Order: sequence, then structure tokens, then C-alpha cells
Amino acid sequence: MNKNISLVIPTYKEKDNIQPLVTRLSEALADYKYEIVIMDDNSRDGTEELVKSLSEQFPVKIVVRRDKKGLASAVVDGFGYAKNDIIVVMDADLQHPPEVVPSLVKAINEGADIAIGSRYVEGGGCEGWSALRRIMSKGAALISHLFLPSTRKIKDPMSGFFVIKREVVKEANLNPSGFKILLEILMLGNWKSVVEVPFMFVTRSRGESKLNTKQQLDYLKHIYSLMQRTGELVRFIKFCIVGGSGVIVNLGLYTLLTRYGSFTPIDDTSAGLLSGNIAL
Ligand SMILES: Nc1nc2c(ncn2[C@@H]2O[C@H](COP(=O)(O)OP(=O)(O)OP(=O)(O)O)[C@@H](O)[C@H]2O)c(=O)[nH]1
Ligand SMILES: [Mg+2]
Repeated sequence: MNKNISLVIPTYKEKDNIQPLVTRLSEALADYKYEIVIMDDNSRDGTEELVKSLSEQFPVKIVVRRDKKGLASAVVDGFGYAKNDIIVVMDADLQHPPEVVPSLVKAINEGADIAIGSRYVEGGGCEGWSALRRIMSKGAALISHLFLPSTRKIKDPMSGFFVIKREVVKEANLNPSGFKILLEILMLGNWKSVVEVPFMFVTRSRGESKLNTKQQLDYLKHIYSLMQRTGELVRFIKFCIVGGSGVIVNLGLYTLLTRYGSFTPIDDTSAGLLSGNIAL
């Protein structure tokens, strides 16, 4: 059992969450040898000073990027600062309970390449979400399943709470925009097995959410960019051309048979089936 782990935690204006986060992690990971790498995007809210003072008592360090480049890119940069071969990624706002980290690490030690903290497997969920937020989140997962077929077997590819073996990202050319770093890793990382571990995504009690409409639009751009980079876009276009040409052939034959032939369809379905069979 490998108990050496690195936690990469992106932050932007999370000062009030840092101390409880570090304290709860130290309790949850009492049996582990761990380091916490805070990847901050120039919050200027006292996060930097606080982490530096906490580093006297806890294994925590901070990297401040003076240009704000976003959550997902902060995590990718964080992989470069992490020393251990098991890497945990989680939010700083305590919506990802530190107490779940050992179960995720256990799944890695039992052979998974990626262990995802999942809201959408049995036992998982989201606390206090409005109906709209639920629909948006499920809709985002559906878009991923639709346009990135290799994510279909994963119930929560949008989760920001996961653990990976370093080999998964070692050779991967990651260049994510927006918030969805896991999606980038699932599409471009080197992995064979994924395990989803349920957890309850709890309500934020301090600080403010940075998820806004821009992040949601960036998500669509990210999906498109992943489709381009993985060849999925070409496959999708081919699929549309083949499917579209089938429809055109079907409609053409249907028109010919009904208008110029003596064919009278029993109903629309049988006509469609007949012309489809002739086209094939
Ligand atoms: N480094 C960095 N971290 C960010 C940035 N935006 C957000 N974060 C951090 O990423 C984590 C998730 O951000 P949240 O705003 O909580 O987003 P969310 O959890 O998807 O949305 P909510 O459920 O509304 O909180 C938190 O730890 C944030 O501080 C950013 O631009 N750069
Ligand atoms: Mg949050």
C-alpha cells in the first residue's frame, strides 16, 4: 500500500476555507505521508500569507501564479509541483469532504488508475442544489456522454474530486480551459481502469462560488476542443454525413415509390423501413 500522496488544490479567493481544509486533511490523513500543494491564481486576499504561516505546522505549500489562468490549468501546473506518485485533486471550499480522500486513495492502491469522487453513483449526491443546478449538471454530463463517447461509462466525468496515478498524466499533452480538468484527463490521459467512489457534494459554507455563465460556455468550448484534439470531431462529422446521406436516400426512394410507382405505404413506418431496406 502506497501511503505517499500529494494533494493539488486550486484556489481563488478561498482564504476563509484554508485553515479548516488543512486541519481536516491532517486528521483524515493521519496515517499517510502527504503534502498539500495549493495552486493559487493571485487571490491577493491573504491566502498566500496564511498558507505560509500554516506551513510551519502542516505539510502545505503554495504556488501563486501572478496571471490568473483558471482552475483546470492551475491543476495541470500543480502536477509539476507534486512530489508523490499518487495525486489527489480537490476543491478548497470543503465541498469535497477531506474524509473521503482515504477511500479514493484505497481504490488506487487496489489497482485503479483513476478514482473519481462521484455524485452520481449510488450513495453519492449533491446537498442543497436547486432543480436548475441539477438539470445543468446532468445536462453537462449528457453533453460529455454524447460528444465524447469514451466518457459514457463514467457517471460523473465532471467531478473536480479525484485521485490519479502519476503515470496517467506523465506523457499526456494536457491543455484544458475552464473548470473540467477530469474530462481532459479522461480523454487524453493514459489509463485503463476507473473506479467511482460515492460522495456527498456538500453546500459551501464560506467564500463565494466562482462558477458562472462564462465557465459554462467555456465548458462547451472545452468539449469542442477535446473533440478536435482526440479526432472525435472527424468521427462525429463522418457519422453525420453517413447518417444524413441515409436519410436523404430514404426520403428520395420514398418520394419515388409513392409519387411515380404504384406503392402505397400502409403507414409511415413501413414506408420508411421499405425504402431503408432498398437503400441498403
Ligand atoms: N487557481 C484557481 N483556482 C480556481 C479558479 N476558479 C476557481 N478556483 C478554485 O477551484 C475550486 C472550485 O471552484 P468553485 O467556485 O467552488 O466552483 P464549483 O465548486 O464548481 O461551484 P460551486 O458548487 O458553485 O461552488 C475552488 O477551490 C476555487 O477556489 C481559478 O481561476 N484559478
Ligand atoms: Mg465549489
